[in-house]
Amino acid sequence: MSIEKKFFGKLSDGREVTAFTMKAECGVSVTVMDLGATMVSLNVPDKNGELKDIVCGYDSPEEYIKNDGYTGATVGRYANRIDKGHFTLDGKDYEISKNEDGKRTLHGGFCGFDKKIWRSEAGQCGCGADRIKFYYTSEDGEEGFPGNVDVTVVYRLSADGELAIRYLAEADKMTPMALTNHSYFNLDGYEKQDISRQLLTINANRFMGIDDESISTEFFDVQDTPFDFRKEKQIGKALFTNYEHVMIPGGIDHSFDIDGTGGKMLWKHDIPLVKSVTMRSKETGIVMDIYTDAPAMQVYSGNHMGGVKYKGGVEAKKQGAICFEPGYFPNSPNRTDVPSCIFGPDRPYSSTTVYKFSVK
Ligand code: G6D
Repeated sequence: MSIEKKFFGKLSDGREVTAFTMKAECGVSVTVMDLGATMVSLNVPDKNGELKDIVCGYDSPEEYIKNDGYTGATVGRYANRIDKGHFTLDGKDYEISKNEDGKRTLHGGFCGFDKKIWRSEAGQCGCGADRIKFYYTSEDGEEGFPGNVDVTVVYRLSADGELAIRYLAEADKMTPMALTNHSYFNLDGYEKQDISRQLLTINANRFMGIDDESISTEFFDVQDTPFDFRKEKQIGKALFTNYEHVMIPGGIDHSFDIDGTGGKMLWKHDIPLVKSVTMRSKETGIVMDIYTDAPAMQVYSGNHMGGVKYKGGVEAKKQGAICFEPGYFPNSPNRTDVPSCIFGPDRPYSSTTVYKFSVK
């Protein structure tokens, strides 16, 4: 195991950005940076033992600020949308940033966690795995959210190539919270910019519909629909249909109800996780299993990708990669039919997502 720390670049406002690369004996390596506690690259051996970088990213930190898309970033204070930028908590009304079309809050507001430079600390876990800890304090009133929140995000890479991301947060007032990672995956290698032939399994019996303003509506069963990924199938089988739920956002951009039907694991002996998603590339043989304790998985098929150049000058293409954002359902602060996203002094935030890689 090894951790390399390096200067990644400077933002236009002069802030310096640092990157850390963790390498496992099995070949898996991950580079993360303190801007947005962001995953910049994730190299995984393919069936021939050749490393493939399976996440999109940029060559400079400024491109992460300039380009929307939350590429690889830790998203918060509340990942996903909050309708009308409003919620009521303990009888008090809160108006939060309406950063999407001036109508609703998306991914934490105008300047969410993805655009902050986090404090960082590299080191090893007791069990010998490498880990990078990122810390950020979100102040009371930031983007309109109540309470001071101390956030810790830990990226942990074990010798056998298992990548874990742990999200921990303590708030001094009740506040909505939902933290996630917004990486764009392509198991053929990010430079291929086409996911349609890659195979996907989503262990969910239902998903939440959205209206034409991306606001959540109601739950729908996946049975007999293109969103039934309970058995592995090509992503394109859902994308290239005139299914009404595909037509609205122009692809997949929906939150699936992770119900444990895909199997469970006890991570580090005491953290129960469920297998939520499996993605597989026939070309590279790379298989990625995602386990999480989050109740919802936002699946976004990169419908708005394009017009930018990724690492090494790779042109971004529409639906060139796919995001799996474990977290809470859209508009949860205003819904009573979904798990509560309200945390505070009596309910600290804790969530774990584990990415396991293999070849087939
Ligand atoms: C679009 O609707 C999608 C979001 O789900 C995604 O996170 C964002 O693009 C990057 O707004």
